[in-house]
Amino acid sequence: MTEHKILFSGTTGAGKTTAISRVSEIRTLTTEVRNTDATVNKSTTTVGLDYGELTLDNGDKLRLYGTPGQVRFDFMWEILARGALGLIILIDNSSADPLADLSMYVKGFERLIKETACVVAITRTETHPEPGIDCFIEHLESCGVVCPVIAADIRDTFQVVELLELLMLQLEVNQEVSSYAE
Ligand SMILES: Nc1nc2c(ncn2[C@@H]2O[C@H](COP(=O)(O)OP(=O)(O)OP(=O)(O)O)[C@@H](O)[C@H]2O)c(=O)[nH]1
Ligand SMILES: [Mg+2]
Repeated sequence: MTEHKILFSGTTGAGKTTAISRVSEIRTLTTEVRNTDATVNKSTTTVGLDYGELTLDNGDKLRLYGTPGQVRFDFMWEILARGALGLIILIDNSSADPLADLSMYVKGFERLIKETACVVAITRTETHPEPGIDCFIEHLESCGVVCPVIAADIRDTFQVVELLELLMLQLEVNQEVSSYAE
């Protein structure tokens, strides 16, 4: 059996804790505390990490880690990124500047993105369709990053599984490209 560590990161309230709890087959480990940030409309926020597990159809086990979203905990990002096989960045499209939010995570996880694979998921697009997916793709390209960007409602388990499958596919493509280059 192969095990993979997958990291979920992204803005506060974008849905990292929710995404991991939706797909995990074990009771998730969470480090939620009461949210005191009035700009984020939810009762709790992650201060350490989230952890869950999911076994894929091929028997591979995914160990799912979620970072805290708040920038004051960004020291956790590097710790959690160690040994990760891929990254899913969740961006809340209702925030003041979602493109700037994306830049922050792309920069923060520069090495992980370069060495592994990344998928970007935009949440709350049903109420906040702008900026559109094309804007995010263009923005990533201007940062020198090419990776899939999709709109996702992570409250829907199926859509979280799709994100993970897309990430695994991305890893396979990268491996093939690097084996051609050898
Ligand atoms: N309407 C709507 N709600 C969403 C969507 N995606 C996520 N949510 C909600 O947004 C909230 C996200 O909360 P969390 O999962 O705690 O977010 P988080 O990213 O872990 O936040 P921090 O740990 O504070 O960084 C949940 O209440 C979700 O139900 C979406 O696409 N549409
Ligand atoms: Mg959280």
